[in-house]
Amino acid sequence: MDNLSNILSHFALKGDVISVEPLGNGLINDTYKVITGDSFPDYVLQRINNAIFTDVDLLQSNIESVTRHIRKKLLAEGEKDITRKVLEFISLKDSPKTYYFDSQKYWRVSVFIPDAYTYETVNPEYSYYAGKAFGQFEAMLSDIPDKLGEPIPDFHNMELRSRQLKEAVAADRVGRMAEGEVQEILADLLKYDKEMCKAERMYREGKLPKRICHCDTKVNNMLFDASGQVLCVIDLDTVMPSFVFSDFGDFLRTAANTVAEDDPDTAAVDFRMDIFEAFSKGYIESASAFLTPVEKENLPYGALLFPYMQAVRFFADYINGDTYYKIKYPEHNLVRTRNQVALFKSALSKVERMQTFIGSL
Ligand code: GN1
Ligand code: MG
Repeated sequence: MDNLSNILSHFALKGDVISVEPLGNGLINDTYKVITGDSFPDYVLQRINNAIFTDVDLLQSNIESVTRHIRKKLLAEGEKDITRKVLEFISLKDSPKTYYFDSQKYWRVSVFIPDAYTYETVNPEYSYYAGKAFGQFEAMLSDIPDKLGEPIPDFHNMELRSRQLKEAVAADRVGRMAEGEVQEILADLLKYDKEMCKAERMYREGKLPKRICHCDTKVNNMLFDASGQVLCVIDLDTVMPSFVFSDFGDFLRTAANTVAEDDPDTAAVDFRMDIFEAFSKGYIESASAFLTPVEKENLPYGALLFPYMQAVRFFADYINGDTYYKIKYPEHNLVRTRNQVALFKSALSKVERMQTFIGSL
């Protein structure tokens, strides 16, 4: 707490810090809630994982561009509740920078949005609102004047993720390739490799555009108000040019799974079509203004791609000896991999139903 108070003292906060407590369960950054006196806003303090976000300057400049643009749009629409609809980052006392480097770690602070709720699971009604919100998020960013960089280059590029898995397998740094099950999972994943890389091929052929996407649309990255309406989208680290499948697919990966992404009971994993339908309806309603026919007809592919890509990423991390995602026990990444493979298979078995539904919208 002492160390955290010292870090906080560099930011232009209103009010005195009363306490700092851990917040949320992200797999990359460390997050804390900062409580201040009654009449002042509370804050969110984050340690930015700069092993992953190596260019913190670019990262924060992206986030500032995005929040500035959204704030401007909301104000133009006459939005009254602006402080709950877009994140606000706090600058340092002695500089306009929105991050602090303590000679080892990078930190940032945003205003805590009050009376907001996050969920690990949502019902179809909330999924519909979430679909609308992510469509609107992309629509709002479609005319952002600043050019955004890629805080993690080629973040959702399946060809890269596939290559990284193959490199991990070849290097076998911690000897995990000797495990029989690991070999089986690898062989199974590789069967779908080519098909899952199709977005990159379509992009090279000029058939698929890139747009500014959120790229981390896990259900718990969205704030809802007490009535279930979406307030805003949080965790803006990965906002960058990508395919619309990123936002569509990653929401479904988390929300349409009947269990959490690390539930060891793979028999309980199922891809929920009611969530798919509600979310797709909301998403297409707000994204139809810009979606091309190719993007729309490939949305079911997006729903397959993200459990698949996540399985590949968790699996590569397991083989590399758990260097990327936070883990709670040694097999955690393997358990996550099995879960995501099961989700991929379940979604795959429903892809025709998905196509029929999307076609009907
Ligand atoms: C990470 O930080 P968090 O938990 O929101 C990861 C996502 C993965 C997700 C899997 C920068 O997100 O891409 O989908 O874990 N973020 C980064 O739970 O790699
Ligand atoms: Mg998050």
